[in-house]
Amino acid sequence: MAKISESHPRRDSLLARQKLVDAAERGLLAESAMIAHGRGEAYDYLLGEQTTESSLLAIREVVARLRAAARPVISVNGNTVVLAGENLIRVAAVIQCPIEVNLYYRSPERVAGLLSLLSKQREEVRNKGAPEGYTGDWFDAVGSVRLMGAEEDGRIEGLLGPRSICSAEGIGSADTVLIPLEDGDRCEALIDLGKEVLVIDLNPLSRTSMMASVTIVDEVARASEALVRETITGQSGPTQWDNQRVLRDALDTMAGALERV
Ligand code: PTJ
Repeated sequence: MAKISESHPRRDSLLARQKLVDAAERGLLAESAMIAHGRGEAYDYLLGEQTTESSLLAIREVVARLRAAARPVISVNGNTVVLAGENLIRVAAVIQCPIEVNLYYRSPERVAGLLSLLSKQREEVRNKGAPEGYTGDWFDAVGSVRLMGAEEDGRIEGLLGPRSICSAEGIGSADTVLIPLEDGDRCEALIDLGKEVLVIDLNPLSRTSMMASVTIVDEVARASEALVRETITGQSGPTQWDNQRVLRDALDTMAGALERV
């Protein structure tokens, strides 16, 4: 890998790309993962590569709903594990919910590879110690995060083929699912099943963003850092949420990009 200088103005973006390149070489990503990432980058550029006030409100709402849920699950795909796996494990440790590998382009090899990477990340997160402000037993909390997805004993009604496969004890029986970078069909199917669907997607116009119960229009790694902080410090409960408003706010921020240059 070429060395990226500390002062490079696009250092974070280049490091994220390199992580994806390395993961692709190890067979962990979908073939179209880079295309999806590139589309995300374009929206992020317009958003000013920042977590907006409006996204912070959505992050607060997502945490409130995960906390209030009876059976919350965090669903992850290839891009998400590589870019935000460690922080989502921290969120799962604080909320005490499982993480399920659930893929659009499903193959047994990718599921096994991503579960193995998550398992290493869980060990790292455990050893790095508790995030600031966490007061419980971190070692136990992280150790008890279940990594699911290999079971293949559940089905998401309304989807066909490998995309319908899930874990019966995970997404199959969840009432609330956090699904970063989801596809529109699966988001719709989960909503139709009566589940609360919480998403992270940089595209405020995607079908997923528009159909979700709560949409965080933000980059998955940045949003996951903020989610960790909010799970530790947040106190609020779920509100009457106007999701159209955050989508409009994101579009307004993007439309104002020229004024920020
Ligand atoms: O690992 P798999 O097999 O489940 O496949 C994962 C991808 C992402 C390849 C697959 O789900 C896919 O093709 O997704 P789409 O339909 O291209 O949608 C990806 C959405 O995520 C788009 O709306 C992008 O704008 C958005 N996106 C991409 N990168 C990021 C992102 N949103 C937040 N953070 C990102 N880093």
